[in-house]
Amino acid sequence: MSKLLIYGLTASTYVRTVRLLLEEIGAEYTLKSVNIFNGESQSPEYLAKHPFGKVPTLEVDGELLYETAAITEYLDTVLAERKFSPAEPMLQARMRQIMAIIDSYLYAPAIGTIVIQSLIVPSQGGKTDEAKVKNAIAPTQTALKAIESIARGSQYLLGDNVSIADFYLIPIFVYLAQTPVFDAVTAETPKLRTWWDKASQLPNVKKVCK
Ligand SMILES: N[C@@H](CCC(=O)N[C@@H](CS)C(=O)NCC(=O)O)C(=O)O
Repeated sequence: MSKLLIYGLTASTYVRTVRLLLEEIGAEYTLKSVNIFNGESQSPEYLAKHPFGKVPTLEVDGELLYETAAITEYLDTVLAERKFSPAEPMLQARMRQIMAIIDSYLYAPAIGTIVIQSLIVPSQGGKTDEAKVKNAIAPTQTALKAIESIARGSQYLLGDNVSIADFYLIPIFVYLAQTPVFDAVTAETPKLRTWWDKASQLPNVKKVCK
């Protein structure tokens, strides 16, 4: 098997998405640290790999691939015969829809505001901007309700088999669940609460999201 190199930070939700998939597949890979908090991800060296300075980037067979959706679907195809993508076309579309909702509507309010303000800012000696957190609750709830309406209500988001959609949402819930507003943002999405009770117990979640 080709050597897989993941550039990124263990704390990154998107890096965790890729690592959850790789761990679930049982693939070997190397994580090469690129820090997003000290300017390293904006260095000319890293921007040559990822022009937007985000993590993760995958390097395989001399190819550089960025964007978590592209990385995970590639890895699932070449390493797992698409075991982590539903075969049925509508379910496959639902998986991509959940990934896009997370990218476009959930990540910014949930991680960019609630988690950064509630967990990261205080951990660095700063003070949480409560107004920013309050304003981020409604858009977070809207995105979660959209995912809830798509979720199948069985063990995983799209049925009995874990999929890339779960690997997208799990790292976000790992952080959100540590914030004081977790109960408020998930109060109207009971299926996702039940999903989280089970998904959070997956052995690889404990391994990757610690
Ligand atoms: N669209 C990108 C998003 C990746 C992303 O936002 N990663 C965050 C870490 S979870 C990051 O690199 N943040 C650093 C920054 O915005 O400067 C993907 O799908 O990979």
